[in-house]
Amino acid sequence: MIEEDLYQGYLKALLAGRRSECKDDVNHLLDKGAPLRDLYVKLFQRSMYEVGELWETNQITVANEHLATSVTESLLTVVYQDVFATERVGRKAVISCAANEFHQIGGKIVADMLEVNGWDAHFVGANTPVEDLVKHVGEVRPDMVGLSLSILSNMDHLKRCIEAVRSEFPNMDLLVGGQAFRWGGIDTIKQYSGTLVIASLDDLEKMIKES
Ligand code: B12
Repeated sequence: MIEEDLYQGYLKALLAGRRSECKDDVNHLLDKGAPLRDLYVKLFQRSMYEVGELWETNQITVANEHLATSVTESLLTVVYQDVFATERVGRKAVISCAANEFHQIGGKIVADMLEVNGWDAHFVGANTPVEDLVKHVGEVRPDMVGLSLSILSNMDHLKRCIEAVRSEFPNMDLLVGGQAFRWGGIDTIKQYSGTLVIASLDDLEKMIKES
């Protein structure tokens, strides 16, 4: 549970680039025993979605948005120490953004969430070229590949990633997620067998616990 007052104070500090104040809020929540999932969704995700709305409605500049993004990325490393507290379960994942997809915080969080659940997760970042992704999957031989999509117009890039991974590794479990699916695309993905659209971190955790 993250109190509304703390969230609003955090958002103000984030928009103003007061990184140490944001870090204090994060440390306060960690000290209180807040679950990492809450930090990821109710603090980082919620505030970045709000940053997006402020940017879209011209209430903040691109510079303000970039600042908030960079502070958020640095805070992911603050919670990092808690990410590896779990015993390893001997399962591996490769997580990547689709080609031409520059939104990387969601994918990074997914990789960290898998680590929280004992998986070893390779996050290979934004805009990864398809052939390099396939090569990396061949080197790591993961149990699962996760692909992140934020912009629906990047769907063709995502489809090419899925097809390339699938053609080299026909039995690979594929997960896709990201906010692009708020605007559509789920039916497009359904045509790929063994490929699941996962809507939230809760669903991701449920799925890996059952697998
Ligand atoms: C920061 C940001 C950027 C940064 C990203 C930098 C970086 N280092 O990541 C930069 C400046 C690059 C950028 C660029 C653009 N952006 Co932008 N951006 C954002 C912003 C403000 C925050 C993104 C973010 O970090 N969200 C927080 C994370 C935690 O949330 P998330 O990605 O949804 O991830 C969660 C879930 O979706 C899920 N998940 C994500 N991936 C996966 C994968 C799997 C396998 C699973 C299971 C789950 C999962 O788990 C995560 C944790 O819960 C959003 C606003 C928003 N609503 O998010 C706009 C937003 C995404 N951007 C938008 C736009 C339009 C653009 C540009 C086209 C702008 C432009 N004209 O240039 C470009 C496109 C660049 C590109 N080709 O990718 C729009 C998209 C609208 C749409 N309908 O598609 C948004 C929504 C802004 C808005 N209108 O409010 N952007």
